[in-house]
Amino acid sequence: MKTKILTGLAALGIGAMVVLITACPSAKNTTADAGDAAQKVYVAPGKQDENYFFASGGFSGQIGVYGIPSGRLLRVIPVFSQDPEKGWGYSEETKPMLTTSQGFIPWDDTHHLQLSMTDGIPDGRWLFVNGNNTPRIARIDLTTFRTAEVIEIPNTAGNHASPFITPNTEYTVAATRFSEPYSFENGDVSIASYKDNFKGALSFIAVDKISGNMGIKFQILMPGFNYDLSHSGKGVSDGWFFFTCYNSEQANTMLEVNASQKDKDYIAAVNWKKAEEYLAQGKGRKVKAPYMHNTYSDETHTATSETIEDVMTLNPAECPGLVYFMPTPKSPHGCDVDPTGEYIVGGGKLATVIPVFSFSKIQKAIADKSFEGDIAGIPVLNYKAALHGEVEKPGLGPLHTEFDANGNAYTSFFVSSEVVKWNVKDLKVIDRAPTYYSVGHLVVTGGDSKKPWGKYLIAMNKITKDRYLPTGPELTQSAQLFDITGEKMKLLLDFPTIGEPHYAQMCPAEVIKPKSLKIFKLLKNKHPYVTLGEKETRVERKGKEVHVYGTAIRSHFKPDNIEGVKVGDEVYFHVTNLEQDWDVPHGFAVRHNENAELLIMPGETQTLKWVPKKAGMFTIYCTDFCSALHQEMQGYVRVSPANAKVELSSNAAKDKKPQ
Ligand code: RUQ
Ligand code: CUA
Repeated sequence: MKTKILTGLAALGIGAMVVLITACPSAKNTTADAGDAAQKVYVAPGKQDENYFFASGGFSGQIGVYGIPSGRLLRVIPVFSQDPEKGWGYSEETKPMLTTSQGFIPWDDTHHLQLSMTDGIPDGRWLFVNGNNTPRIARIDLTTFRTAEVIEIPNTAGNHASPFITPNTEYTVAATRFSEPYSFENGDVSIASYKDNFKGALSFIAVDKISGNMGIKFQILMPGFNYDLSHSGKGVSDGWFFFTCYNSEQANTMLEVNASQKDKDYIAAVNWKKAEEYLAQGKGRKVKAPYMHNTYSDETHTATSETIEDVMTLNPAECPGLVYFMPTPKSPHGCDVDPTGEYIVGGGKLATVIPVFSFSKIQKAIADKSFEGDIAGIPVLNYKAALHGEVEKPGLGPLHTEFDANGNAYTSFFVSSEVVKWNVKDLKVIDRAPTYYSVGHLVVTGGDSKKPWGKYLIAMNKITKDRYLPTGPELTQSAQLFDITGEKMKLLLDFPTIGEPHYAQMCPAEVIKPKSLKIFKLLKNKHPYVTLGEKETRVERKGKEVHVYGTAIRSHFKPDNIEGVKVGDEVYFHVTNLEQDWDVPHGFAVRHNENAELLIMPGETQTLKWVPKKAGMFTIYCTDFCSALHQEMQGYVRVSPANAKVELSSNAAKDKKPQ
């Protein structure tokens, strides 16, 4: 317990010791008794979990997919990362996915996940995730559990309030955590000129209904605050989007102190339907801002990158009714909207209450012009006029809130290390459960949607200390599963997670499972280097380039003997997996290749580039145990000196055989 308190305080850098001790949760009564808990999370061998749980991998750049209630890890999806296991970011086909306006960037920091929605309910089609550091949003196709698209977000630094989406997936958003001088005005300025020159962009990225493809529709140019988190309106508030921000002090150094001066910062309420009207009226200004858009095709099995040159910008000062600020105590982080869309909750990291705003009161405050002033032409609503009420003495360091279907909210508290359940209408605290330790985000099944399924809550903890076997200086992060079917939350399970999860999404397996793809149809393979059958296999030389049109099927490669490759050649192995059976990938590796393997799915073609540095006999083999004779799935490539006279040949169907 002590460790936890110190950690929490150190992280916040403030002393709230007195309150803290009283708020320190007791572990008693909240853990379901062991037998009961074991039964609730036990998924018998051969049986499947009832829910998918998708958690961002934080600084691993990936996504972890788990089954709930068992907590079993099912898959790691590489997004902003290279994954040697799957060849992601190593194969020629996937490299463009990690290309940005500033080159190949195979890492990012993923924080938030959002499932696509229809009428405010997760529909299991796509999963969106943000890249913080080099601002990007990726879309995962949930038929393949692969990254299908990555869009870069210009004029943004620290893409944190992202990729939250509107109820019918009309838009996903990206808001800049750091304000910065806009590239198009006053680019090279001193940091000290922050207040004059730095601005924040809120980006609205339209999502195509059929393909899911993203395109930046517009950016709203906001004052130079730090935009932190967001959630879309829904139900009564559909058409609006809410963003928290901190550092309304506009400090540019020692934010820990300098951005904690004011009692209140803000939630920005954005009317995106109004934005569309203003765009239609020609109020947008086109601004030069080159950024990359990468898409992966399951037909060509190849990614392509295109550069887009500019972005549309709206200035709220010229667009009345587009944005309002709601004062929010203090340094708000989480920004969550209840299932009805009426209540908007701000999680003020340094606040002693949880403010809950009412959408109808916001509308009334706007109509009555209950303003406290304005910031850069954006009206600031009167706090009380927009407020539904405050949850009093909820705990310390409130961060994020999720909801169940019965009008309850669950808020995570980093400092007092607990989840607190409260009623959205009367704002009374109902229950509190300790977490081990220092919970960040939490998630309920469908808990930020219009119709939460409820039943389970998962707390994602930043620190685990003594909870698991030690593994050197770095310990695993952890998730804790609670049963929330009763009045009291019951802790069922601790399980480790990959990376450091921030947000997550959880939904019933049935929403996704029936759509899951089993194979790629070989006859639909439009890869430019596909080999549709062994009869087509061959090797071709084009100057220094050698192209191998190869195939893999249990349990051999064709060709598996290649000669006439020379030092300094660029060899491209285009390997097509001819299998048409579920779960029969083949791997492909070349000795001394400065790369990862390929892992090729049935019906797919993937390419490994290899530049041999020395003459010699090089071996190739399949890395995925695919059959009883998997170990026989191997071959040789002879590499001769650069000046050798050996002609290119192989035992492929269409080649002159090696002598
Ligand atoms: S954050 S722990 Cu990056 Cu969503 Cu709140
Ligand atoms: Cu193919 Cu092992």
